[in-house]
Amino acid sequence: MKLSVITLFPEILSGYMQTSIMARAIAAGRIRYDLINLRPFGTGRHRTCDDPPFGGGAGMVLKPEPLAAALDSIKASGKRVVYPTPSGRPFNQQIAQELSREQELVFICGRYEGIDQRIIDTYVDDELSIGDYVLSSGEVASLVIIDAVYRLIDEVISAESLEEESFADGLLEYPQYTRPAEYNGHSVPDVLLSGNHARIADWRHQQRVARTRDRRPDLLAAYYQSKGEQHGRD
Ligand code: 6GU
Repeated sequence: MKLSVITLFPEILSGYMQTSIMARAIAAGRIRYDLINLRPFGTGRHRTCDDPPFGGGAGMVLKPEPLAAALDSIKASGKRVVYPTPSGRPFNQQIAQELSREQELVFICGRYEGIDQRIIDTYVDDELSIGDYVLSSGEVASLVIIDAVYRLIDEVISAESLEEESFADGLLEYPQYTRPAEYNGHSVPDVLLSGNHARIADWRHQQRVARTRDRRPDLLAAYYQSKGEQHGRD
């Protein structure tokens, strides 16, 4: 997959792209990326990229011409363009799965009060929100979406790791323990030391259901509904 990110602050993204699993995926040729600095596309001697909103109001809006020039420089028309914004539809694992099947994705990082609506109307395919809170930096939101998406690409992470995790089947994960078996007076649940794999699997499932009921009753309801539908088809 090729990832292109249009941003006034490429340095926010560059460290991430050179670290850990992402760096490995790039070295393996699974991911290519291009960080496009918006600043040189700005207008006038100062390469201005923002302006106050028509109609008044606080803050600044990213101007259309620099964004259009940056988008055109990477031939974004015809590519899937994602604009992370708190006004978007809620991003989730299903959307991450869908985006992971694309050959190429383009991200626009907003700042301030957002970007000119005509850029959204002309270029943007998906406006996505990462949650019900406000971030000052579209770069951080883009990174969240990129992280959720690229790890689903074949051979970036083992298929086994992906199967076991939260949201793969709609339940939260079970608690994990590692050595030592006794830590600060707290011991690991006996069942995990028993070697009885059927009992361990059963205990883990019970933990997942209990956690999901406690923390995300909305997810538990959806889980039982989809299970019921599956049995209904049998
Ligand atoms: Cl996608 N961007 C920003 N700036 N804030 C957010 C968001 C996105 N999603 C939730 N809050």
